[in-house]
Amino acid sequence: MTAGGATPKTVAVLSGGVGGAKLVLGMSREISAERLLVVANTADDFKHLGFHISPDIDTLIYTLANLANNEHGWGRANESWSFMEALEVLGGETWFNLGDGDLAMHVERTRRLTAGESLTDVTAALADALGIGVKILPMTDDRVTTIVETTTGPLMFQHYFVRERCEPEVRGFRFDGIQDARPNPGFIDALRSGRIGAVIIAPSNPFVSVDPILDLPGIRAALNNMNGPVIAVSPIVKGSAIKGPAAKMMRELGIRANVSAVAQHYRGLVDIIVIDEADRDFEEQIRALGIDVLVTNTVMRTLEDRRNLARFCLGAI
Ligand code: FO1
Repeated sequence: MTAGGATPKTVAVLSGGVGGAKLVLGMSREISAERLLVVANTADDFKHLGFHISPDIDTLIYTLANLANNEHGWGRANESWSFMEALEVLGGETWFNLGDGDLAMHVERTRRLTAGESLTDVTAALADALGIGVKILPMTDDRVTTIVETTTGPLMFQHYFVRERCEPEVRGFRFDGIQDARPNPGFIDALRSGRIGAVIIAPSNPFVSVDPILDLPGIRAALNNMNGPVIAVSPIVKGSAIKGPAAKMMRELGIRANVSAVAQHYRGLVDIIVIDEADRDFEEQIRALGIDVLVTNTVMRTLEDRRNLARFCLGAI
């Protein structure tokens, strides 16, 4: 309980990709749904085969609904692939795999968006339909699109990540539409009103999962003005990402792929960074940046790992 027995403040988690969803699952088992607010990256979203696909929202929904395909890190478990097989025969685009159950998500989301519902309302309805009590907010209801600048030209994120399998050499990123995008009021108003007691940046890719959220107009200022701590969990352990291209991106950007570089990336915004036991030697170097360091096991293999890391972060606020 907070001082004076006031209602405990909300904890906001900024999440993208698999690492984010793992920590959010842990958090959902450690605090009540009323106290947890998840802000999802939507700059990975894209229009494909006429559907609006929201990968980071869907990874959160499937993870919280216990429907996630954990070896892939995306889509549903126990999928059938009749749609893809039929699409292949028709000569359709099959580089982006849509399982039959997952397809229902894209059909229903696209139907609702086309009917004029906001992505916030659509996400709430779909999460509710799957029995999820945790509030998942898209970072914005406006269109923001990550473009990966590579040595062979600009690529829309999913083309880089899936079609090209992260092989092109990265030189930078841009988030088209971000200047005009309005941060989700459910997040930025809660930040400004003091209803959010702490913000946890999940172990997601800092460049393509977290920066699109932080770079939304007003978000950095609102985070700097809030009373509570901003904590980042490093997605890099011993120089590599647990999953995804973060370490490769860092090397191609000329940045050392280590936790100190992650701390540097968030410098001026985060009060604390949580690093893995394996990176304990970086503690002094990071403290010298003016960022507090906490060390624990950050590799989430089991549900217990997810809960322990969540509890560890909650203990720091
Ligand atoms: N990632 C892949 O590597 N291959 C795929 O075929 C693929 C399909 C897919 C379908 C729906 C969805 O929500 C996500 C999907 N992803 C796939 C992951 C997607 O690329 C996400 O952007 C990553 O999860 C990173 O955020």
